[in-house]
Amino acid sequence: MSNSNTKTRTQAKPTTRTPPLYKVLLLNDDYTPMDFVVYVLMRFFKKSEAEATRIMLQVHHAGVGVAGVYPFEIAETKVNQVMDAASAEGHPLQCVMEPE
Ligand code: TYC
Repeated sequence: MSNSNTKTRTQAKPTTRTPPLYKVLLLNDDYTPMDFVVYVLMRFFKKSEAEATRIMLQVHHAGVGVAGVYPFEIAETKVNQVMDAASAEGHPLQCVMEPE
């Protein structure tokens, strides 16, 4: 035999894989009604009224806030749902996603 009878073994990959996560952010503006932002957080992000109000006020005061954290396609769907609902009502609300 011309080689030395050694075998290369590769360690099996860990079986638990976590997909990369994305933050879905709501941006403040001067015109979208507070009630509508609370509604969006309850409807599309499954927040309680109290938690939705807390997040809305955080955005109102800080300019931006996290509505939720999801894998890419789910985050993308949430952004589209918010943007579609906002434009259907004529509100300038902006929703974006970014890597966590
Ligand atoms: N700043 C808005 C107002 O005073 C309320 C608001 C909150 C708008 C959060 C957007 O993402 C937002 N009516």
